[in-house]
Amino acid sequence: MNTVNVYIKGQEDKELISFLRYFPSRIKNIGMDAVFDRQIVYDYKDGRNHLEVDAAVVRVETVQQMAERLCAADNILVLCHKNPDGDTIGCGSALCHALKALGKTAAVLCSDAVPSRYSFTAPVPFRGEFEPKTVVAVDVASVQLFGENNGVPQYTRHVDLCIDHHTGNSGYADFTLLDGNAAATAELLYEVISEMGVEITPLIANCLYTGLATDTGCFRFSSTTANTHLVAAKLILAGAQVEELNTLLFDTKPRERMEAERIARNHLEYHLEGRCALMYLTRDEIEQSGVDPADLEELTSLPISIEGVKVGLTLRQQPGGSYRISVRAAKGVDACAIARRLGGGGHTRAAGCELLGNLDNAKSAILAEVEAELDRPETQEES
Ligand SMILES: [Mn+2]
Repeated sequence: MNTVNVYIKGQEDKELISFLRYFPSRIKNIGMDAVFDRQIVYDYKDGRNHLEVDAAVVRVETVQQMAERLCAADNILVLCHKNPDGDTIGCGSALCHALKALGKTAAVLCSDAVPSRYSFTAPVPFRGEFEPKTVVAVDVASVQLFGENNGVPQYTRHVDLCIDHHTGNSGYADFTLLDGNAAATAELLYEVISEMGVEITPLIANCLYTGLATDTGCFRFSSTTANTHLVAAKLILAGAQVEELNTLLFDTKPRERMEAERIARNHLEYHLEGRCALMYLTRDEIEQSGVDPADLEELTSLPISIEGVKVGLTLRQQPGGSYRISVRAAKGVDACAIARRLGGGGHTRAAGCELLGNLDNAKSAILAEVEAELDRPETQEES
């Protein structure tokens, strides 16, 4: 594999530099100047691995460039990530409504069914009624996250545009608008839709508010910034129905979800001298409770809410038997570092990975990584 020189035009940007360190084996030098916006210009030492190197480095677009590309496109397919959450669905729906407002043909495709609580976002589902000319991904950090169902793979071989806020975005799209400081992709998409000259209707405002509110745990997570609140304020002015949305998104739970929580709480365990709390649900238990697996997402905040716990783990067995592990970390502990060592990823406070094998193997593998992270000298100082 050849290494590249990465030249960043723009002011020193810690977020971008921390993003680039995901590719240490590919990057030889990082150079800076202060001319334009965030943009990466790179040199090839050898054309042979051109494509591989090309795919490894994200070419970061500005909001304006992304808006121009969307305005110039038609027959647009918007792709969400698998196991869809409020951000990817809210963004998929909002972008689709905005494109349609400009008279374009657009629809949304997702590998998994849209959870019923998000049906008010009114996503226009793609059923093959047009031949997509432009494929846009929203809130999708890597190709693997597109999923395999619903005919998705035939459209993920070539993704034209990507709008995302995951710093670990693998750069699979031709053009990527990436802002790791955005608490949700919706925060970034608000700027794009405004730049496209589309009026933020109450429906679009509701969609974007859903993305903002769900990705920030109703504006409580550390990712929430002043800009997150500013965008939320503009969405409220545009007609977002905050009270109804918050009740629907945060204060309403199906009985099946309560039943699953009861079972998971019975499995609560403490490890590493109480610094790590763990809960799990087997496939049988998930099926027995009748819960929609999408409704289990928010269970992942329970173990970390216990006093003294630095890392909270939630293990959910998937239909194929593997365990999906959600890692939540207290201040000073890096959840993403834990998940990444097991092939996963995410954010500093919330990350995840998936492990094959039985429950005991999955537990011991993740606990070993949690212990390594908690015992890191830097972690001890910070926490
Ligand atoms: Mn998101």
